[in-house]
Amino acid sequence: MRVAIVGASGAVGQEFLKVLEERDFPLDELVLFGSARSAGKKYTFKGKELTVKELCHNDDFKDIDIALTSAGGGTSKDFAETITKHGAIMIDNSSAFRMEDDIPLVVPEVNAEDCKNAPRNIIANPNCTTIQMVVALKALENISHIKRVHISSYQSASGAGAMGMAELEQQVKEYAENKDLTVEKFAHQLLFNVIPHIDVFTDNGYTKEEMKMYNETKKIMHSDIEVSATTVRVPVMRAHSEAIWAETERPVSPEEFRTECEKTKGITVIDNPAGNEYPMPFNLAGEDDVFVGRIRKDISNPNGIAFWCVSDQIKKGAALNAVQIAEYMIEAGLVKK
Ligand code: 11C
Repeated sequence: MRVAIVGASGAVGQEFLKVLEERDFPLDELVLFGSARSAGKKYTFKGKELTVKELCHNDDFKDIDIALTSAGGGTSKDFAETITKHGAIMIDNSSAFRMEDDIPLVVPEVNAEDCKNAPRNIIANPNCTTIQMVVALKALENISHIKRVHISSYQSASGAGAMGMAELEQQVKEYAENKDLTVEKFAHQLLFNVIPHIDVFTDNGYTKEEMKMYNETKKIMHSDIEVSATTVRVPVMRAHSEAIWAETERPVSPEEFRTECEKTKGITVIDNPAGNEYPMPFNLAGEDDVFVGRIRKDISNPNGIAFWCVSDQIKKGAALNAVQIAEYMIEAGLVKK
């Protein structure tokens, strides 16, 4: 099995290296690709030094079986043909192909089987905010069909990549030194602030990030579920949080949902309000699972249930989900080069 990482120097690219090593992914060779700017950089994988090659329109992907790509939507679109033309499977972390009919959009805990129908050899990895939400929602859907979801997100700086994290860190230093704060990556100062604006605004007043949650959730869950999201950037370094209110066809008790979450692989329940125990991003950065807590009956709706969910945006929200897709495809015999 020969695996490529495209966008190896980015926050998600670096996480791919960690996740492949942590999970002892069955590969014989790993090849790193990046822009002209990152070509030549060296990274260590399993004790071996690897050098980033420049991504070019050539035959470098001839012997590659799986390419994990996270280099932005423009690069994914531009290089999809180069990457897949010799038969490699491209598992793409960008938003470039997510809503295309002939490209599966996959969260393995929810719709792994969709990987079986990938005529273009491309599988799309959803947006991080959608991934963690649908893992939790699938547990609820197993009990009763979900009609509607309201969600408010608390998204970390890492969602804006390595530069987002660097900007928050820099603002902390500048504040401590009594300097003016640098604001480049986010629309406003993030330190000591919350910004109800992620990605650009669309005509209906929702942002693109919020519309991703609407559209991607329906596609992944194969459902008529309605989703209304407000996505918010908060001064957290890594791991997104979400407050979720779901309305199901029949009333679901908190106990039923908690039990279903507890038996679902990929979900960890932390839900002991009496002991002040609930999921928090500060404690859960770097973890694999989606963490669920604050499960309670929605007092405003007899068929409603409310809960809180936290997951590492770079891990389950990006690199880990893509690697789990690759693992599923290998196991299911779908990597056939
Ligand atoms: C954020 N969710 O937190 C975004 C980052 O479509 O893959 C991921 C954007 C995407 O800013």
